[in-house]
Amino acid sequence: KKWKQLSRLQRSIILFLFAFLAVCGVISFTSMGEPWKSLTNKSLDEQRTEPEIPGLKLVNPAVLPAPQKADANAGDYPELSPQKQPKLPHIRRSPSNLQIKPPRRDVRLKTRHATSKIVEELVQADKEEKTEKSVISWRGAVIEPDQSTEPPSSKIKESEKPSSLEAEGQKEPVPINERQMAVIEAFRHAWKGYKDFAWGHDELKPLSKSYSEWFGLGLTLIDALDTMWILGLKEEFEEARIWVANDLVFDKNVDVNLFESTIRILGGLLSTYHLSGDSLFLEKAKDIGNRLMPAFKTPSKIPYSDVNIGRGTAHPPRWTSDSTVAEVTSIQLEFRELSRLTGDEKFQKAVDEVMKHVHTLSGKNDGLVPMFINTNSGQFTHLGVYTLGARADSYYEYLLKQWIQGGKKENELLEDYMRAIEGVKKHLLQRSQPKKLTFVGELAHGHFSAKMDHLVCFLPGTLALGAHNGLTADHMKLAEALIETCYQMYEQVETGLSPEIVHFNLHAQKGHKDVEIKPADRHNLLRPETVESLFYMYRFTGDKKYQDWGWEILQNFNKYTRVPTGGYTSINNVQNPSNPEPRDKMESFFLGETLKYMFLLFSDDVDLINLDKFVFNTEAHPLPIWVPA
Ligand code: DMJ
Repeated sequence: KKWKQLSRLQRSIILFLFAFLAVCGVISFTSMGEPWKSLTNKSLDEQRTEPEIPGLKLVNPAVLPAPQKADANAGDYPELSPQKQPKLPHIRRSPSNLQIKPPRRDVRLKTRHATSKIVEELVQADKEEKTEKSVISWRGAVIEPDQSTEPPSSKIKESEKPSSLEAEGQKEPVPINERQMAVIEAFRHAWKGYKDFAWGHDELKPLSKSYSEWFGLGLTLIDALDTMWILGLKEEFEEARIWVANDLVFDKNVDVNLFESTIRILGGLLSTYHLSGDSLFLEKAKDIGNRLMPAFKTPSKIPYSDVNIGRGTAHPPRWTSDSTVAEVTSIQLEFRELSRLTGDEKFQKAVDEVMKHVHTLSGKNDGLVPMFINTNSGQFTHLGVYTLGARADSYYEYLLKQWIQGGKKENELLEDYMRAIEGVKKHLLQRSQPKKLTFVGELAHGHFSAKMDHLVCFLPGTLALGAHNGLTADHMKLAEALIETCYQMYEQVETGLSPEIVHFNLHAQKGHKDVEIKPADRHNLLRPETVESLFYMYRFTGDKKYQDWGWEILQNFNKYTRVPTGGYTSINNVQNPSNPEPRDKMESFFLGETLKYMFLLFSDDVDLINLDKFVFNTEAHPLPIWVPA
């Protein structure tokens, strides 16, 4: 009766209020379910990113994972498993999202049954996680490009994407192209050889279908981890992870080279930690980092070349108390990052001291350093020889890269780098005949030698990186000239593959090319430096010719170094296409660097390891650029 007495308006208001309250009730009931669900059914991703290392205080978390790109055209390659493309921003793509299958062939795995069990568990966890996707929260990158200097520009067009996605910070994944697929195929072929004949050992001997040991630490496997991540080889990655979890033990009475184990093992573990967010890799990185520290216990604090990681003792090579300059000055990116992650400053202190000391040393020639340094006196030795090749190369590379890593604040590093490049221009640059190629020679006691190691071909990439970070445009010009030369070191050779060392002709002679090769120098070890520089050049210029050059090189690796039963081999004679004389060794850097840089070179996605967020160590392991102050 009272209802009827109410006016129409009053009745409508009451009905509206009832409806409103009912809707609110439904909403609050539904949302209660989510936190409860996420507590009891945590995703594997979340479990892995928690600091689970006893005694390890995680000071800085892992940065964003690299975009996982592979398998866009999986149909063409039946072995590749299709990968889910991310739909939401900040959902982390990491190993636990992988489509995991039991290993295809792991007869060499000692822990075969245990392995399958773990794989099964991971598959289960993966399934569970997929159903829980909506509750995964990922904060995304904590490391942003340096804002303190002019924002670098990139010539490669970013992938086209709907503006609505852009507004939400989402990016349409760039599909993998045919050349990238060819790199994936090459990697899988190399990996097949390693898996079948060298699993868990340092290097594959693809012809004798066996392996060689250097440190006995699964060097190829560790070096290749982040490559697999970047290429989207999820199954292979997961299998390798299981080996790292179960079989990688550093408590071994074995001598390792400080530099090589830092750039390949420590660097590889740190970058894989950053890409995957999996704390297993940080745990292992911390372990090896600590075990390498005895190297710094020298009278001068310039580290010894070798460390026994089981005994905690270190020593120089048997015949000298010298260390190699490039070796003691190219371990900084890795140890500094280890300090940043763990909060334990001892790693950074040790390597920073080396740089500070070298900064003050006499014996340089306009910024160019000699090749040796004494661990007792701390002075350069064998003065008067200057090269950008073996034993000095990555000193120059790490000056620039440390400066970038640290947010472009450490002026001494920049000063030393700029001075050194001036030194290169003044003392080491010449032009060859007949093509007038600009090359970097060597200086020995005032005498110029027209010799250039393939190793020097890191330089165009480094120069381009410096220019991209605001250094003088002259550096970019020089980079363009030098990368042309490095390409010619392949192009002018019968197999289309570069030898280890070339000598340039300074005078035109009829019938002679620019490049001359001595019999002792005509081997090719599957080295990365030229494709590394091609990658930087393409990223910064967008000029497709760099991709085409890299494509030619990949085809020649396939033609002359691919072993049918699996793996690739270094060769002894790049001048003999009918018999390049395989050496029966696949270096770990072929998977760690060469194929990774190829894949990145062929990509048009600037966010596939964004060079404003990551800096590559000298073994191609990307490490984050620190947040600028
Ligand atoms: C790698 O171990 C590193 O790139 C190092 O800086 C030089 N030598 C090899 C590759 O050629």
